Amino acid sequence: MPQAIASRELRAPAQELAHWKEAVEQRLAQLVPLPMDDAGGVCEAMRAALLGPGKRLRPLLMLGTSLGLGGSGHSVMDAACALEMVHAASLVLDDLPCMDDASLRRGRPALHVSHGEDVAVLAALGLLTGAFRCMADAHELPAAARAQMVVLLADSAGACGLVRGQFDDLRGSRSHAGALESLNALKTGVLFRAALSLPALAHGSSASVVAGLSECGDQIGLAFQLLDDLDDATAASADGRGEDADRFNLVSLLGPAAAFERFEQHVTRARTLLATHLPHDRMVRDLLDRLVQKARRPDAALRLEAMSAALERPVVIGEGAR
Ligand code: GRG
Repeated sequence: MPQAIASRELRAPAQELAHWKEAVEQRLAQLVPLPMDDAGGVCEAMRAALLGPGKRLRPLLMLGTSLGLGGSGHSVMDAACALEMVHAASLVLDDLPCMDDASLRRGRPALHVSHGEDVAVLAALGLLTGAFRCMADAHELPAAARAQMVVLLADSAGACGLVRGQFDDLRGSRSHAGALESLNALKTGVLFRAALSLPALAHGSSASVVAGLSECGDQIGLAFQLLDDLDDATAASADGRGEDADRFNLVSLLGPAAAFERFEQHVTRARTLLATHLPHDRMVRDLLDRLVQKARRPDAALRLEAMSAALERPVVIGEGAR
């Protein structure tokens, strides 16, 4: 067993996640420039967008994958921070009035509300360009691997990734499950896919491991998005908001029971891929288990049943959901 894996056996899974989350947040705080002068307004906005209370799921998945591959967390730390910067930039852009027009993010005023639209756009650009600098400059990794990783990050963010996903979300068809699933894969899945495949590139894994972990990232991303939609829908139902209070998504199209079933299918497939391609992993599995626990907690199950009853659809959720 590689030494990095053996030494981790000393920490409990929850401690392991807390340890790495703190390490990510410390490194993020070092990587974004401090506001020094008049131009500091935009640095301050970048820091507000990046350092707010996020879950850091994508960097944690990256570090966990690196550890599971027998590498260290530190070797991919800056690359993981780069991925989080792209995510933070995407949240700022997504919230703008011309996009999702959201006034709250992470329980706080969205960046364009607190800092103005102009500064929010500039802060997102600062984070996005900063991300590529950070990935290209991650000297712990071989230059050839970094070049591949920069390409993958660009593909994930660009016209065949987040940008396309957002376009489809704003302008695309939502008439059938396939269209909604491909939208979810682009808008949410790509960064989860990148989180699992970037460490494989970093450590020079075989093409089949890169492919297997990429698919695993897709599955985790799709499960994550379904859970997000289920949460939104149950919260809307509990608030007494109408069904159309939220945008049309897989939960509204399929109904909560079928959406929950899909969620479980993605989790099962992700677990199979992890067992094959990342057998020494603990952290990615732990993050996945947390997602499942969140989906199955009693209040979520009760709200799901209440919503289903309101929609007059039968709901059958897994035994563990009660
Ligand atoms: C090129 C950066 C870039 C973006 C252009 C605006 C845009 C295109 C894409 C938006 C993509 C987007 C915001 C998708 C939503 C994904 C999602 C479910 C976000 C919530 O993720 P969490 O829960 O957030 O991990 P925290 O707050 O924990 O970080």
